[in-house]
Amino acid sequence: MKEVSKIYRVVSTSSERYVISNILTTMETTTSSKFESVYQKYSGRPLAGDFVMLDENNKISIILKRKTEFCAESIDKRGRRIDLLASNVDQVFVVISVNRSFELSKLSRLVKICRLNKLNHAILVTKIDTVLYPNEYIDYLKSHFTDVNIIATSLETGEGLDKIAGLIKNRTTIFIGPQDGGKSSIIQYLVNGSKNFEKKNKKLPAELYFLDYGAAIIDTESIRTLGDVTGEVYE
Ligand SMILES: Nc1nc2c(ncn2[C@@H]2O[C@H](COP(=O)(O)OP(=O)(O)O)[C@@H](O)[C@H]2O)c(=O)[nH]1
Ligand SMILES: [Mg+2]
Repeated sequence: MKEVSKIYRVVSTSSERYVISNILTTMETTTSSKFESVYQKYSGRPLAGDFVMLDENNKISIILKRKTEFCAESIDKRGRRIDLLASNVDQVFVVISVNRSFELSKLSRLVKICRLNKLNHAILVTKIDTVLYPNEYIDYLKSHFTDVNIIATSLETGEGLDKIAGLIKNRTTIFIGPQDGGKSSIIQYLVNGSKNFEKKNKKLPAELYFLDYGAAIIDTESIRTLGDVTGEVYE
Protein backbone atom coordinates (compact mmCIF):
# COMPACT_ATOMS: atom_id res chain seq x y z
CA MET A 1 0.00 0.00 0.00
CA LYS A 2 1.30 3.45 -0.93
CA GLU A 3 1.92 5.62 2.08
CA VAL A 4 0.06 8.93 2.15
CA SER A 5 2.51 11.79 2.21
CA LYS A 6 2.60 13.65 5.48
CA ILE A 7 2.65 17.12 4.00
CA TYR A 8 0.01 19.41 5.42
CA ARG A 9 -0.82 23.07 5.13
CA VAL A 10 -1.16 25.25 8.21
CA VAL A 11 -4.71 26.60 8.38
CA SER A 12 -4.41 28.71 11.54
CA THR A 13 -2.16 29.30 14.51
CA SER A 14 -3.09 30.15 18.07
CA SER A 15 -0.72 30.24 21.06
CA GLU A 16 1.65 27.67 19.59
CA ARG A 17 -1.11 25.29 18.56
CA TYR A 18 -1.59 24.76 14.85
CA VAL A 19 -4.56 23.59 12.84
CA ILE A 20 -3.24 21.78 9.77
CA SER A 21 -5.02 20.26 6.83
CA ASN A 22 -4.45 18.17 3.72
CA ILE A 23 -6.88 16.89 1.14
CA LEU A 24 -7.98 14.05 3.44
CA THR A 25 -8.04 15.44 6.94
CA THR A 26 -7.74 18.36 9.35
CA MET A 27 -6.16 18.16 12.80
CA GLU A 28 -4.69 20.27 15.56
CA THR A 29 -1.09 19.77 16.56
CA THR A 30 2.06 21.37 17.99
CA THR A 31 5.67 21.50 16.89
CA SER A 32 8.04 18.62 17.69
CA SER A 33 10.88 18.96 20.18
CA LYS A 34 13.33 18.56 17.29
CA PHE A 35 11.68 21.47 15.52
CA GLU A 36 12.04 23.57 18.65
CA SER A 37 15.67 22.65 19.22
CA VAL A 38 16.94 22.57 15.62
CA TYR A 39 14.74 23.97 12.86
CA GLN A 40 12.94 26.82 14.59
CA LYS A 41 15.95 29.10 14.49
CA TYR A 42 16.15 28.75 10.69
CA SER A 43 12.52 28.80 9.69
CA GLY A 44 10.79 30.71 12.47
CA ARG A 45 7.41 29.57 13.76
CA PRO A 46 4.73 28.05 11.54
CA LEU A 47 2.45 30.56 9.82
CA ALA A 48 -0.94 30.20 8.18
CA GLY A 49 -0.19 29.09 4.62
CA ASP A 50 2.97 27.13 5.47
CA PHE A 51 3.48 23.68 4.05
CA VAL A 52 4.75 21.45 6.86
CA MET A 53 5.89 17.87 7.35
CA LEU A 54 4.94 15.81 10.37
CA ASP A 55 6.97 13.33 12.37
CA GLU A 56 5.74 9.90 13.47
CA ASN A 57 3.79 11.50 16.34
CA ASN A 58 1.97 13.83 13.94
CA LYS A 59 3.85 16.86 15.24
CA ILE A 60 5.22 19.52 12.94
CA SER A 61 8.88 18.74 12.34
CA ILE A 62 9.77 20.84 9.28
CA ILE A 63 8.41 23.90 7.48
CA LEU A 64 8.96 23.64 3.73
CA LYS A 65 10.73 26.58 2.11
CA ARG A 66 8.31 29.49 1.76
CA LYS A 67 7.61 30.89 -1.68
CA THR A 68 6.59 34.23 -0.18
CA GLU A 69 6.15 35.69 3.29
CA PHE A 70 3.37 38.16 3.96
CA CYS A 71 3.97 40.74 6.65
CA ALA A 72 1.78 43.51 7.94
CA GLU A 73 2.34 46.49 10.13
CA SER A 74 0.19 46.73 13.20
CA ILE A 75 -0.09 49.35 15.87
CA ASP A 76 -1.00 48.69 19.49
CA LYS A 77 -0.06 49.96 22.95
CA ARG A 78 3.51 48.76 22.49
CA GLY A 79 3.90 50.77 19.33
CA ARG A 80 4.33 50.06 15.68
CA ARG A 81 5.70 46.75 14.52
CA ILE A 82 5.87 44.50 11.52
CA ASP A 83 4.71 40.92 11.98
CA LEU A 84 4.82 37.93 9.70
CA LEU A 85 1.25 36.89 9.17
CA ALA A 86 1.05 34.28 6.44
CA SER A 87 3.15 32.51 3.83
CA ASN A 88 3.03 31.21 0.27
CA VAL A 89 0.62 33.98 -0.68
CA ASP A 90 0.27 34.68 -4.43
CA GLN A 91 -2.02 37.70 -4.40
CA VAL A 92 -3.73 40.16 -2.09
CA PHE A 93 -7.31 41.40 -2.18
CA VAL A 94 -7.69 44.70 -0.39
CA VAL A 95 -11.31 44.74 0.74
CA ILE A 96 -13.09 47.97 1.54
CA SER A 97 -16.83 48.53 1.78
CA VAL A 98 -18.48 51.36 -0.04
CA ASN A 99 -20.88 52.41 2.67
CA ARG A 100 -18.87 53.20 5.76
CA SER A 101 -15.54 54.74 6.70
CA PHE A 102 -14.51 54.95 3.11
CA GLU A 103 -11.15 56.54 3.67
CA LEU A 104 -8.63 56.94 0.94
CA SER A 105 -5.73 57.16 3.43
CA LYS A 106 -6.64 53.78 4.91
CA LEU A 107 -6.90 52.24 1.48
CA SER A 108 -3.60 53.77 0.35
CA ARG A 109 -1.88 52.28 3.37
CA LEU A 110 -3.25 48.84 2.59
CA VAL A 111 -2.17 49.11 -1.03
CA LYS A 112 1.24 50.06 0.32
CA ILE A 113 1.38 46.77 2.24
CA CYS A 114 0.88 44.95 -1.06
CA ARG A 115 3.72 46.85 -2.66
CA LEU A 116 5.87 46.19 0.44
CA ASN A 117 5.17 42.50 0.05
CA LYS A 118 5.75 42.71 -3.73
CA LEU A 119 2.51 40.88 -4.42
CA ASN A 120 -0.12 41.15 -7.13
CA HIS A 121 -3.15 42.86 -5.73
CA ALA A 122 -6.68 43.95 -6.50
CA ILE A 123 -9.10 46.20 -4.62
CA LEU A 124 -12.55 44.78 -3.84
CA VAL A 125 -15.11 47.50 -3.25
CA THR A 126 -17.83 45.61 -1.40
CA LYS A 127 -21.50 46.10 -0.46
CA ILE A 128 -22.22 48.24 -3.51
CA ASP A 129 -25.89 47.39 -3.04
CA THR A 130 -25.93 49.76 -0.06
CA VAL A 131 -25.36 52.99 -1.99
CA LEU A 132 -27.31 54.59 -4.80
CA TYR A 133 -24.40 55.59 -7.01
CA PRO A 134 -21.53 53.12 -6.49
CA ASN A 135 -19.87 54.25 -9.72
CA GLU A 136 -18.97 57.56 -8.10
CA TYR A 137 -16.74 55.65 -5.65
CA ILE A 138 -15.41 53.27 -8.24
CA ASP A 139 -14.42 56.05 -10.65
CA TYR A 140 -12.83 58.01 -7.81
CA LEU A 141 -10.76 54.95 -6.88
CA LYS A 142 -9.81 54.25 -10.47
CA SER A 143 -8.43 57.76 -10.76
CA HIS A 144 -6.31 57.27 -7.63
CA PHE A 145 -5.09 53.73 -8.22
CA THR A 146 -4.57 53.73 -11.95
CA ASP A 147 -2.50 50.52 -11.99
CA VAL A 148 -4.72 48.40 -9.70
CA ASN A 149 -7.57 46.10 -10.73
CA ILE A 150 -10.69 47.41 -8.95
CA ILE A 151 -13.64 45.04 -8.59
CA ALA A 152 -17.06 46.14 -7.35
CA THR A 153 -18.94 43.43 -5.45
CA SER A 154 -22.21 42.76 -3.71
CA LEU A 155 -23.35 39.63 -1.96
CA GLU A 156 -26.92 40.87 -2.32
CA THR A 157 -26.92 41.16 -6.10
CA GLY A 158 -24.03 38.78 -6.84
CA GLU A 159 -22.14 41.44 -8.78
CA GLY A 160 -18.41 40.82 -9.08
CA LEU A 161 -18.44 37.38 -7.46
CA ASP A 162 -17.71 35.57 -10.74
CA LYS A 163 -14.71 37.84 -11.31
CA ILE A 164 -13.37 36.94 -7.86
CA ALA A 165 -13.92 33.23 -8.49
CA GLY A 166 -11.95 33.57 -11.74
CA LEU A 167 -9.00 35.30 -10.08
CA ILE A 168 -8.54 32.92 -7.14
CA LYS A 169 -8.21 29.63 -9.06
CA ASN A 170 -5.01 27.69 -8.32
CA ARG A 171 -3.65 30.47 -6.13
CA THR A 172 -3.40 31.48 -2.51
CA THR A 173 -5.12 34.81 -1.96
CA ILE A 174 -5.03 36.82 1.25
CA PHE A 175 -7.93 39.18 2.06
CA ILE A 176 -6.98 42.27 4.04
CA GLY A 177 -8.86 45.40 5.02
CA PRO A 178 -10.74 47.17 7.80
CA GLN A 179 -13.20 45.36 10.04
CA ASP A 180 -16.72 44.98 8.63
CA GLY A 181 -15.51 45.40 5.08
CA GLY A 182 -17.15 42.11 4.15
CA LYS A 183 -14.04 39.89 3.88
CA SER A 184 -15.36 36.93 5.86
CA SER A 185 -18.78 37.14 4.17
CA ILE A 186 -17.29 36.84 0.69
CA ILE A 187 -14.98 34.04 1.81
CA GLN A 188 -17.84 32.09 3.39
CA TYR A 189 -19.83 32.54 0.20
CA LEU A 190 -16.94 31.21 -1.91
CA VAL A 191 -16.31 28.30 0.49
CA ASN A 192 -19.86 27.04 1.00
CA GLY A 193 -22.18 29.17 -1.13
CA SER A 194 -23.88 30.59 1.92
CA LYS A 195 -24.98 34.21 2.06
CA ASN A 196 -26.35 33.84 5.57
CA PHE A 197 -23.25 34.95 7.25
CA GLU A 198 -22.77 34.39 10.96
CA LYS A 199 -19.94 36.15 12.74
CA LYS A 200 -17.55 33.88 14.58
CA ASN A 201 -16.68 34.85 18.13
CA LYS A 202 -13.19 33.42 18.08
CA LYS A 203 -11.17 35.49 15.66
CA LEU A 204 -7.72 34.51 14.54
CA PRO A 205 -5.22 36.84 12.89
CA ALA A 206 -5.05 34.66 9.78
CA GLU A 207 -7.12 31.66 8.77
CA LEU A 208 -6.84 29.61 5.61
CA TYR A 209 -9.71 28.04 3.64
CA PHE A 210 -9.43 25.54 0.79
CA LEU A 211 -11.76 25.69 -2.18
CA ASP A 212 -12.30 22.75 -4.47
CA TYR A 213 -10.85 24.32 -7.61
CA GLY A 214 -7.31 24.65 -6.33
CA ALA A 215 -7.84 27.94 -4.58
CA ALA A 216 -6.80 28.76 -1.04
CA ILE A 217 -7.97 31.90 0.73
CA ILE A 218 -6.58 33.47 3.87
CA ASP A 219 -8.99 35.59 5.91
CA THR A 220 -7.39 38.12 8.24
CA GLU A 221 -8.37 40.11 11.29
CA SER A 222 -5.43 42.01 12.65
CA ILE A 223 -4.61 44.14 9.64
CA ARG A 224 -7.51 46.45 10.40
CA THR A 225 -5.47 47.75 13.35
CA LEU A 226 -3.29 49.62 10.90
CA GLY A 227 -3.58 53.16 12.09
CA ASP A 228 -6.96 52.52 13.70
CA VAL A 229 -5.85 52.36 17.30
CA THR A 230 -3.96 55.60 17.48
CA GLY A 231 -5.94 57.24 14.72
CA GLU A 232 -2.68 58.30 13.16
CA VAL A 233 -2.19 58.21 9.45
CA TYR A 234 1.15 56.94 8.22
CA GLU A 235 2.47 57.83 4.82
N1 LIG B 1 -25.63 44.82 2.23
C1 LIG B 1 -24.55 44.05 2.23
N2 LIG B 1 -24.01 43.64 3.42
C2 LIG B 1 -22.90 42.87 3.40
C3 LIG B 1 -22.30 42.47 2.18
N3 LIG B 1 -21.21 41.73 2.49
C4 LIG B 1 -21.14 41.68 3.83
N4 LIG B 1 -22.16 42.35 4.40
C5 LIG B 1 -22.40 42.52 5.85
O1 LIG B 1 -21.34 43.28 6.40
C6 LIG B 1 -21.04 42.88 7.74
C7 LIG B 1 -19.57 42.69 7.95
O2 LIG B 1 -19.11 41.66 7.15
P1 LIG B 1 -17.85 40.74 7.54
O3 LIG B 1 -17.77 39.72 6.45
O4 LIG B 1 -17.92 40.28 8.93
O5 LIG B 1 -16.63 41.77 7.40
P2 LIG B 1 -15.09 41.55 7.79
O6 LIG B 1 -14.91 42.12 9.18
O7 LIG B 1 -14.32 42.32 6.77
O8 LIG B 1 -14.80 40.07 7.74
C8 LIG B 1 -21.89 41.63 7.97
O9 LIG B 1 -22.98 41.99 8.79
C9 LIG B 1 -22.35 41.21 6.59
O10 LIG B 1 -23.60 40.58 6.62
C10 LIG B 1 -22.90 42.91 0.93
O11 LIG B 1 -22.44 42.62 -0.17
N5 LIG B 1 -24.01 43.70 1.04
MG1 LIG C 1 -13.96 38.91 9.27
